[in-house]
Amino acid sequence: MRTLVISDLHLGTRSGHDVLRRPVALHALLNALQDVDRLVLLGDTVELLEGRPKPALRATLPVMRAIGARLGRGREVVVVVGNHDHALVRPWLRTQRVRRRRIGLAARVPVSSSAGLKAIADALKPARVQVRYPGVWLGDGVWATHGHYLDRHLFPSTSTGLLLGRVPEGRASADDYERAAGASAAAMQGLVAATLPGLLGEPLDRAAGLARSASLTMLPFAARLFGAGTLAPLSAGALGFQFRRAGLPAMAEVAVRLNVKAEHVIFGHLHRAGPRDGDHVPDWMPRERHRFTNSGCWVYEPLLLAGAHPPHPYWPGGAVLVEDGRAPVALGLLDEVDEVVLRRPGRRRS
Ligand SMILES: [Mn+2]
Repeated sequence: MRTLVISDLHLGTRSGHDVLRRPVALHALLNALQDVDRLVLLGDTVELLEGRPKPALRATLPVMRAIGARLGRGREVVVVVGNHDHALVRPWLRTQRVRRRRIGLAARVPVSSSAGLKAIADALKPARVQVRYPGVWLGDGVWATHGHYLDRHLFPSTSTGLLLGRVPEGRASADDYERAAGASAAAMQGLVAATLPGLLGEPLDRAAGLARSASLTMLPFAARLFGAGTLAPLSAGALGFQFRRAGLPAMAEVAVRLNVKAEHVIFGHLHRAGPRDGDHVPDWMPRERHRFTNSGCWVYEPLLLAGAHPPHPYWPGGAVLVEDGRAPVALGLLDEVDEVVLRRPGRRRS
């Protein structure tokens, strides 16, 4: 069994930085599907946090159709939801809460539980589709989740204490993490965004413009990076340092709290693929109990990547290959693609 995991497509984002709408990126992904049995879309597939669900879905469905057509009947897509497309599972989560059912680590979500899920699943036909939340088991000892639960451990509680609920000390369940996100994860993200300019001040605004960015994709890092009081320029180097110091330990915290009984845990969410060449592998198992792999993203972020070349930790095209009996491997499916074709069309320098 060969499974390809990708995440953080952010299809339909207003910035136009979601690269799978570009034929060159889509073809690279479709080629990679040639010899896999199963594709996992590990969350933030569609950008629903910008308040324009219809155009976002319109941008998403053609990509889903191309994937479904390539996989064809007999191969499978597992849809796992993240924070930017959390709305897709919210009706189901509400029902579970009302019925006092615990969601566990890999609940099966009915495709018909929301119109958005149904539209995505229909577009993926004739491939078989299942929806799982908050994660999915991909074989013996391999669990994958989008990873937005780690935000609970990344945001400094002093700046967000009023906005974020707390996850109980010690063991926690997925239900605890969902409750800690507040009544609406989207509203929470909006509130955090609204507090950022004051929290981070002008350096972030000037250096990155992330506080103004509606996509919020880098927010957990930005908040941590600048909320800690050390104002560093937003660079891959600074983010890399934060990834090791805060990101990976937060991933480990989530996996331990949830008591994930797996040697390998795959996350997305942080947009940082790895471990790749040049990464210090022991950093990716901070507490030794779980080994982490991150699926990266399919977003070209010019603030980080302008003038950069692959291999680069934030280059779009990240994927994780999971094969029976082997450790998951992080890949870069767009490492051969030039920056010029990934940049937003219409902004090319003439
Ligand atoms: Mn995310």
